Formats: sequence, C-alpha cells, structure tokens
Amino acid sequence: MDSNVIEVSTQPYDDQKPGTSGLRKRVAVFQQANYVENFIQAILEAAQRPRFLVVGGDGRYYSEEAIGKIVNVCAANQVQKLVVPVNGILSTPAASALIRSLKADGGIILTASHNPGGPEGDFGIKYNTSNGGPAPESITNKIYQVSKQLTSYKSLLKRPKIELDREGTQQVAQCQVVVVDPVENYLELMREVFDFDQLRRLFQRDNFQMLADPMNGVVGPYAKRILVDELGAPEGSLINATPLGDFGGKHPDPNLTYASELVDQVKANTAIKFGVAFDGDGDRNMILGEGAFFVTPGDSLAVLAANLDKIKYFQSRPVTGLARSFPTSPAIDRVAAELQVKCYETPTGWKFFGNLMDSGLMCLCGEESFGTGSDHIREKDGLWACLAWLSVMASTGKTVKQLVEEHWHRFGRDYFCRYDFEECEADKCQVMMRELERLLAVESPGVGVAKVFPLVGKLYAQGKYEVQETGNFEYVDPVDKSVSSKQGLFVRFTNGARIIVRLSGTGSSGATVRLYVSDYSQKELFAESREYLKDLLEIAYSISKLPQHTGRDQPTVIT
Ligand code: G16
Repeated sequence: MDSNVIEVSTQPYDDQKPGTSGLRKRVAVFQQANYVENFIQAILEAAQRPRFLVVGGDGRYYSEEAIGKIVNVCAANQVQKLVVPVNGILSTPAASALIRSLKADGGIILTASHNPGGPEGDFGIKYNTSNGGPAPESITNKIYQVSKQLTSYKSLLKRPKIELDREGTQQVAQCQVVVVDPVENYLELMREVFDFDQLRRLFQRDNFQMLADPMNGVVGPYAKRILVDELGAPEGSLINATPLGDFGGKHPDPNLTYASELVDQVKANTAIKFGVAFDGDGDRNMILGEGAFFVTPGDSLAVLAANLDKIKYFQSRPVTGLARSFPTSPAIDRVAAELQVKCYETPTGWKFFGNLMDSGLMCLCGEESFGTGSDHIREKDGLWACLAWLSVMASTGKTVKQLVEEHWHRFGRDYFCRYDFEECEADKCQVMMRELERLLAVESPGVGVAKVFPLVGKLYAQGKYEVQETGNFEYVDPVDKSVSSKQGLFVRFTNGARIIVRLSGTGSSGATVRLYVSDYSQKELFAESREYLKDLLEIAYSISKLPQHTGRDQPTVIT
C-alpha cells in the first residue's frame, strides 16, 4: 500500500441505509466520529472503486467540511480525479450534466434537497452513477450492506487541505482535484436544449414579467447567469437568489406552504405573468401563473408533454415514451394515449427513470413531488422546467392559465391532492402501515385459502365510489427486470379515482406519512380541488385510520 495511506479503525453505524434519494439525516448525525468517512468508504466499495468522480452539492451547512473528508477518503482509495465546483456548490441537475459530459464514473452529491439546513437542520450524501442518475437500488442496498460491516476506512496519512474558492487544479497524493465553474457546463447544455433567442424575445415583450425564487438554495447563481445575464430578465426577477448554508432559515421546498413569499408577491403584482420556485438543490420546481394560479406538478408535466414540439430539443427527436411515478396524477397518461406512446408508471424516486431513459424507452417524466425533467440529464431539473414553460409560453403567446385550462378542455381534468403528515412517531406509523397492508394487500391468508381483498366491491360516498382493486404497488423494471415491491398501498375505484398511502423515504427524523388522492372529470373542470376530492379524502381517513394511529387530523402540508 502507498506509504501515504493508512487504515483507520472504525465502528460501523447501523443507520446508513440510503432512502428515496440518498442518506439524509440531521447535521449532528453526520458530525459523529467517522460517520462521513464510513459512508464514503462504503460507497467506493459498493460502486466498485470508481476512478473519476464529481463532488459537490447544494452548499448547505457542513458541506465544506464534508468535501474535505470526501477528498481525503477518495484520494486514499486511489480515486484519480475529482472535479469539484467553486465553493463546492453544484445543483443536482448540474451535477448530473457534469458527470455525463465529463464521462466521469459517478458523483457524490451533498444535499438533503428541500429539507431545512443549518447546524440544527439536515445534511445528506448520495451517489450517482456514470449515467448521471441516482444509483439504483442494487447499488444503494450494497452501500448499506458494506456500511454495516466496515471495520476501517482508508485515509491519507496527512489529511489534505483543499482550496475551493477559485478554479484550478490541486494535487492530493495521487489524485488530481480540479475546481471548476459550477454553471458553465450546465449553461452550455441549456443552450442546446432551448432556443435562447426565442426566450430573449419573450423577456423583451412589454407585457411579460416573471419572478423566480431559488429560496436561498443552489439555483441562485444559475438563475442569475441564465435568466438575467443570458436571457435579459431584469435583476428584480429574482428573489432569495444567494445560496446560504441555512437557506436563511427557510424551508427550501417549493410548494404553496413553504414558498409563500413567492405566492404572495405574484398574487399582489398582476404584472407578473409567471412565477417559479426551486428547492435547495435545484431539482424541484413549482410553477405559478398570473395571480398565483397554481399548476399542480401532474398538470405541469402533462401540459409540457402535450407541447414538446415547442421545445428545441424535442424538435429534432421523437417522443419515445413518457413516465410518471405511481402516486403522480394520471394526467400525462392521457397525453401519452394521444401521442400513441407508452406511459410508464414507476415507484417514487427519480432513480427508477434512469433505465427507461438509458434504453431509449422514455424521454419525459415527472413526479407529484414537484419534479419534472427530460432525458437531457438523469435527474429532475427545476431550471429546465422553468425554461420549458417559458418556451411554451413564448411559442404559443398564451398565459400559464390559458395553457392549463385549454389542456383541461382537451383532455379532462385530473384533480389531485397530497396530504403530508410530517415528523409523526415512527412506531405508530409502522403499525398503521402494517394494519393497512393487511386490509389492502394480503393476497394469501393461509395455505389453501383463497385470496381475500375485503374492500373490493365496497361502495363509498352513497355509491359514488366502488372499490375495484387494492394492493401494494410493485414495479418490475422493464429493462433489467429487477423487482421493487411494497412501493405504496393503494385503493383504486371503478371510475379511476385512487387513494395511495406511503411513508416518505426522504425525512430525517420520525416518519412522514403521505396520502395522495386523485379523481378525474371530463365535465367539471373548474371546481376547487379539495372540495372536489372531499369524499375521497374522508374515505382515505376512514380506511387508513390515520388520525387514530398518528394522533393527527390535520396535515402539515397540503399540495
Ligand atoms: C426525492 C426523489 C424523488 C421523490 C422525492 C420524494 O426528491 O428524488 O424522486 O419523489 O424525493 O420522496 P418521498 O416521497 O419518499 O419523500 P428530492 O428532491 O428530495 O431529492
């Protein structure tokens, strides 16, 4: 072994199981002795010793310290090249783009996404593979297995000091650490995907103003370079555009609750025709029209799918297929039917889209959790969604509200609502899920006993809803045939309405229950969403016994 490299004895931690998108915990957990080093050692072993990695993240508190530790462990493990953005700040979509364009073996992304930051907040680490996308379950499971058995990790004898504040190359033992501009590569990609001249003309129109809110997350510098410097949006088009380690105390989650500053400003100023918020690491987006007209993520995805011909990137390639995660409203399915392409239904987690894109089966996808993206990269992409909407508006001359309402007239409307019950007691939620699983998804109660689904055929809300099917969603990846089971308990009704209950895989403490309901109407297009879904929400409460189990009868966040 290299005389610069030592083995440091360590105790394994038993809680390093990556969730929906990486390992997310309170900062204090990551600050424990050897916690970061152990996890990085586990990643490198599980990922079969990559040689060239991109490392960066949303700039949240503890990032620089973690990058120092990562450089040390990577250099000691014979990683030969690390590309790190200035100050370690790199949006998740830009990381995906960089991994792909540099042909790196993968990337280590430091983010807890939309979770709050700061010393009392969350931190996170995730591994992306050479396609630029989050590691599939086969790798994340392996990372967890390795982490539980670690007795040592590799370290340089003398821990390195890295200068991250300017571009340049530094040598750390056998490893070259290259500090790069975080925006340039992503900007180049956006130039290829969108017609920047068309977008510039949009910003020159007298009657067009937009407001973007990066919520003090990583998108600020990207929005400034692309929207302001390149496309000519006035500086005042951005709020909260400086990345801060604690997001200025904000919860950087772009929804109606946490992005209320944007909502209030767009509502108050009718000159603003388009509003958009991004999350901490820049992969999520929330779209608002004039008067803060809210576009649900499912509708946003469907409207974009129906207008792909307005986006330069898609003008030279066929629409191969579409996809959405299971809980996402089926609005996009109706567009797929019209385009005569398949719409794949995957479990929650962007990692499930990777195989479909890599094998050319699908090119546009999204999730109810404010994620939208295309196969230009392998992560969801907040700024891409913003530019995609601007392109559709520029090309059609229509407002957000017109585009959405015309879409409803054409395809019918998918009403959708998600209730989040955050930081519930984990034990109680496990009991609730077990009982619900017994009710909805036990296929074989005993040897020789017929399958029983007790709710099938039951009528609710004076016969308005009849249960057609219940179960726990299982996905067989069409490419590698891997099976992901227990991805969400569901009740499907004969009219297509659905109730889904699952536990979030991105929380850092306690358990977050997500309850999703959706229903469809071809005739009633302008009802208030929660009013339209009132009966379904009541049915969901009564079937799941959620209030009794969790002690909560009001959600923390409603989408
Ligand atoms: C991650 C995943 C998404 C997922 C979301 C919510 O997003 O990449 O695919 O939809 O979490 O997951 P859950 O419902 O399990 O909390 P992000 O933006 O947090 O990285």
